[in-house]
Amino acid sequence: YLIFTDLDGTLLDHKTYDFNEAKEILEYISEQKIPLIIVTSKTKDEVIELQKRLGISYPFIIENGAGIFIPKEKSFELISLGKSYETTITSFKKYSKEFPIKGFHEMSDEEVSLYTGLSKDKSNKAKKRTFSEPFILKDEMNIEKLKQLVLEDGFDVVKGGRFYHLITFGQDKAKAVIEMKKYYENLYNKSFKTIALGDGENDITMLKCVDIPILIKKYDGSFINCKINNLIKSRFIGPKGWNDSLKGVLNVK
Ligand code: 2M8
Ligand code: MG
Ligand code: MG
Repeated sequence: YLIFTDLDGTLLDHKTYDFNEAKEILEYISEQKIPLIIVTSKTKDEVIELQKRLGISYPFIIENGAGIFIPKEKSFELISLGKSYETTITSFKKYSKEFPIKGFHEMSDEEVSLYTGLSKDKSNKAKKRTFSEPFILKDEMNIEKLKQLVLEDGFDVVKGGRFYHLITFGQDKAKAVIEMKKYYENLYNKSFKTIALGDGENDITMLKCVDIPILIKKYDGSFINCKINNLIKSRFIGPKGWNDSLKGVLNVK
């Protein structure tokens, strides 16, 4: 197996960013040496810190599929699927003249911390972007119009748990997951069964492209709207649902 997982609201609790309730299966997959591949809206620095806390060092996918990092001896190999942060911000500034949006680059660490509940240090890591820009939209009515406008420059807007994200058009979690699967299959010269877990709209493409898709119940007890064949819906919210669903799929007693 290869396990692909979203973080916020999935492996990490929406509010506390904690993975305690998933410890049992985290331990199991570490014993079984099943690769756990993080696929997130978060940045490189945020994921590196989390991998340390989890005690793993697998390849990972950042900023909604914009970049794949593969650990090498002392550094990482980066496969870029998205436009650079500089390019993204240049366009963002143009859109902010017409739409009531505010991006991370205009927020202090304190402000990001207020919105997310992350510490100032962690908010700083969240602000160090390589590709995409999370932002707030003061009037949600405008979202379809904004999407049309950004498309002209080759961008797209996706929704995360708290923010919208300005990303490169065509870049998504699924593309990066498919690349990663190929990478593993070439490396080990065998085929892998894939599992993915996610709770958000930006996880749908990833859930669609794996063998075993698991939709995690959101922090408010609801599920996002999505129709996927053989979709498994978790019984519990966030990391507890993550643990429980994988326990079933991996047949852990
Ligand atoms: C942002 O991502 C989440 C993903 O669902 C969101 O949109 O709410 C990103 O800025 C990420 O870097 C950050 O760690 C996270 C914190 O809640 O928010
Ligand atoms: Mg999520
Ligand atoms: Mg996410």
